[in-house]
Amino acid sequence: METTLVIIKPNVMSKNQAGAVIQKFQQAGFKISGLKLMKISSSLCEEFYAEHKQKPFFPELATFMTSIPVIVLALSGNGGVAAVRALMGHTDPKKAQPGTIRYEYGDSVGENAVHGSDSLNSAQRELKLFFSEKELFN
Ligand code: 3AN
Repeated sequence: METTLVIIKPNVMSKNQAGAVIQKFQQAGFKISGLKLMKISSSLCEEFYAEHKQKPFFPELATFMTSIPVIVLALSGNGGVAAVRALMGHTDPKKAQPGTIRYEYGDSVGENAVHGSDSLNSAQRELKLFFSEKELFN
């Protein structure tokens, strides 16, 4: 059983599609271990996306991710990290397979509907950034 961090990005929030996206994860068998609505601060965004801070797209990504409140989820399931990534689909929604969340709800590479941790190490680091131990239930 693995727990991974998922963020429902602002483009999904503004289109009122968060429920549909969460339902996709639940239908695939993931359990919600943590959930909160929050507006990500610039400092948290920088820490979260530390590996992308020097990339040319970072300013645009940070502006987008901090623009409105988002839903942050801790999702648990067998093979959680890889299984969530598979359900999300390719980073670029245009390259994502039909049936994946980014194919259905993504608008562009930046506004690609959801974030999901890319490894178990990343998941553990990211879960700590967004949830205290008391806020996670298994
Ligand atoms: P993934 O989220 O699929 O792991 P990464 O780690 O390559 O993808 O990128 C992290 C985030 O940075 C992506 N979710 C995406 O929103 C954003 N991003 C990546 N490449 C670009 C790009 N060329 N232009 C704008 N945003 C990008």
